[in-house]
Amino acid sequence: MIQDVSTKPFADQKPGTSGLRKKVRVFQQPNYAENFIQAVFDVVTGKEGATLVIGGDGRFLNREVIQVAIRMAAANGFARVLVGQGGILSTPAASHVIRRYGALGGLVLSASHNPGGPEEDFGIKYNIANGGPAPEAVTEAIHARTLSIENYRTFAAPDVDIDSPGLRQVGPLTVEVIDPVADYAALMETLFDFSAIRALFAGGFRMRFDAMSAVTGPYAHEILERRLGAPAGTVVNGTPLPDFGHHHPDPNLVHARDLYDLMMGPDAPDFGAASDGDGDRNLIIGRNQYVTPSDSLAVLAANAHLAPGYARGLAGIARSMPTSAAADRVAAALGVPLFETPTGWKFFGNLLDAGMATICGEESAGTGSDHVREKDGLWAVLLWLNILAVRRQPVAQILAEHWARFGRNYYARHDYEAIPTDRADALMAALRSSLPTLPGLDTPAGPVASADDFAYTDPTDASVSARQGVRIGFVDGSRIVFRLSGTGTEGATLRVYLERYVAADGDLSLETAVALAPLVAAAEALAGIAGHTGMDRPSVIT
Ligand code: VG1
Ligand code: CO
Repeated sequence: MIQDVSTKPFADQKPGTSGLRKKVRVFQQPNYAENFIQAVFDVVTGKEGATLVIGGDGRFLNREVIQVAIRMAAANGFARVLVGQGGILSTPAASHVIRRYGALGGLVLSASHNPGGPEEDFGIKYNIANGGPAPEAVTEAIHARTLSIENYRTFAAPDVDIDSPGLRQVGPLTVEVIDPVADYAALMETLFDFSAIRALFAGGFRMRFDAMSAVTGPYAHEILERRLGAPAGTVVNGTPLPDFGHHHPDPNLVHARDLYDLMMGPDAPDFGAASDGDGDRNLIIGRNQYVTPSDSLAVLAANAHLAPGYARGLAGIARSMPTSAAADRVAAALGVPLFETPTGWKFFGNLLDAGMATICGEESAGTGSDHVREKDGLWAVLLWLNILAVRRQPVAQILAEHWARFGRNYYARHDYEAIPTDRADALMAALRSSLPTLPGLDTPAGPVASADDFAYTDPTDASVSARQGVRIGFVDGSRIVFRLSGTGTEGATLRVYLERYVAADGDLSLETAVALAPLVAAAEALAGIAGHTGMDRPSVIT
């Protein structure tokens, strides 16, 4: 029986960079999740008879919200829901399932790299029929709807069994519980040379994949250990836990420290990798060689043709604005266009749909291609493995040869976390108002050459996204970008992105911190970070 439940709007349901993310306690308020899901359903057309995909990264509250969403889908006209067994679907797997089964869209339940548990974070993201995150026009419409919502529709029914595969019925809705790994693993087999990678492992190549007790465990066990023959134990922290084992499932040098220490130590295997809460990010570390995500994007783009799925070459490369320009040099060498988009995967969808870009990436450890419409952590790991299987060189040598050809973009991101929102806003406002005065100004990194607030015009539909981050360029080609995070749930996070290019005939073996020291000083001089935030150093450097 369909029930109309009256409700009142919440004022704080504006989706950020990647969906609505809040503390679990916020989501536990009566009607909070229901309001947001109904706002999504009110905005989306074509629900009658359509398929909806539902899955998440297994974090605390995942199972409860899946049941809520199933009942609401039944009351809102959907004919079929595909849900991952146990409520599990990695973000890239959800994207693939949406595309493969012609779904109208999907609800991806995750707060990605944010920690999970009763005191931590939860999130809901809506993906559209192309498998990608809803574009801004849709998220803005959803937000507008949350502000005027008066009721939501649900179906009076008990919880559905989502732990065994098969078909269930909730009123008019068919619920199909699917294997969360099978379709995704089959897709990977079409893109990569599994027999070459199998031969690599059979020859004694060793890796560690840290799933960080998050969603990629089952995927990595199946693909790396079962299908590719990597020894048992290659995958660590391979069981998804609701609180990620109290860890922060962010594959960076702080939160994946164990992996980093192993890879830098005397017993390092050949290759190390990790992924995040929802499986869309990747960390790549060779033996004694960290690979920045920006460099990884460039290396993958330059070598993608070695994998069968990309032997045809690339149509174009897209990167988010704060990502380093290393990929730009590869695009130039390949003679293909390079697109610079705002932060967040939703801006790549149109370029991928239009066939204008094949590979995309972000400095935040997201890389992906046109095989789905999300970034994809395991995909990046498999592309690296395919390249290693063909080139048979250590990661460090591949990187050294890359820099020797293209030059090196020294790069780091400094995050200042949990700043009171008004202070962070004041910093950005002061920086924005200083922009016209900056060109020509002398700084510790030399004179400022350009200063603007990035605005993006989508080349496919001419939609404009303004105020996407302050960019300051220096005479020697170095760059600093300032923006506020749109994924946090506590206060504000200031992200400062630092980049310095050294040509192939320059010094390619500097310590990153040394190479970037003048830019760190310039960032302080230009933005007054310590004065505004009271912090004399970043919380996290990646
Ligand atoms: C961050 C990253 C961005 C990424 C987004 C979602 O956003 O910087 O590159 O697309 O997270 O990734 P922000 O607004 O906090 O800088 V995930 O893996 O959290 O879905
Ligand atoms: Co993620």
